[in-house]
Amino acid sequence: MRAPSIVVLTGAGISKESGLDTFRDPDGIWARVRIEDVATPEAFARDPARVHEFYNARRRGLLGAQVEPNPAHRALARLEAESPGGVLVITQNIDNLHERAGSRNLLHMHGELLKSRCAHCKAIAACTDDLTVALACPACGAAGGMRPHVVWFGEMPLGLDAIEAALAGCETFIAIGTSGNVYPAAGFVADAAVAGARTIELNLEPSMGHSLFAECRYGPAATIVPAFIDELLKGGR
Ligand code: BJW
Repeated sequence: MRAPSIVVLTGAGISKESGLDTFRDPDGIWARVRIEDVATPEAFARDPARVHEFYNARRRGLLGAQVEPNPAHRALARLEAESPGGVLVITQNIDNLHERAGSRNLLHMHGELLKSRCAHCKAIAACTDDLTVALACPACGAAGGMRPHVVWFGEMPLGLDAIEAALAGCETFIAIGTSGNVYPAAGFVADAAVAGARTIELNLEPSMGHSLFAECRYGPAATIVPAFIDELLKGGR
């Protein structure tokens, strides 16, 4: 299969103006809860009810009527629809705002909040209700192994082979709304640059890895992403 000419990496910043919190901003999720309590396999083994509570609350928030894709999500869907060379959106986000905006060639490298996974049989299922420790797996019937289909620290991100191939073959790499703190995603810009891609950072402020990008534009995603995509589609630089 031919590699997409444009690879886009998105992070929590793209969904901020849709009403979802980022992680590392002063008002972000990690200012309220500790990573070690909710986002590691060890936390889940120690206190699964606490981890379920954290993700159940976020799932209910995502499903709330006020959370909608914003102009940045929609601009990326338009980019995919109008780019003959192909576009792959790799998102670190577990929300479903890219797909709701119309992106189809999409990879959720840190999983999806609206899916569950059984630790026993590994079956992945749609999930819009709260998960509990007592819940039985709809596929194998075993109780006690249901977890959110998300990637915690120390776990392997999803789709890394496909991501590696896409980065090696792309002509343009765009990172949007990610702080560049979490690997392997933070290293994608270097991989794309080695492959000869044009690299662009679109973020509210310079990320940890901003100096690795050839071009940077700063401002709220809902404003700067549509403007940049317009330019890209018109063939401007
Ligand atoms: C706006 C905006 C607006 C605001 N408009 N912008 C030591 C060195 C190097 C690596 C490691 C190390 N020790 C351990 C590691 C590996 C570890 C890691 O990276 N740790 C670091 C903390 C150092 N990584 C892992 O464990 C990963 N797995 C792994 O490495 O497997 C082994 C492997 C080996 C070999 C090859 C490949 C892999 C797994 C990482 C799992 C991350 N999980 C989380 C939580 C789960 C999902 C969830 O609950 O939602 O994923 S953590 C959290 O961070 C979440 C995010 O996806 C991820 C990234 O955050 P993101 O999106 O960048 O958000 P923020 O908040 O950090 O930034 C938001 C940005 O938006 C900011 O810049 C704002 O300015 C901006 N912004 N408003 C535009 N309106």
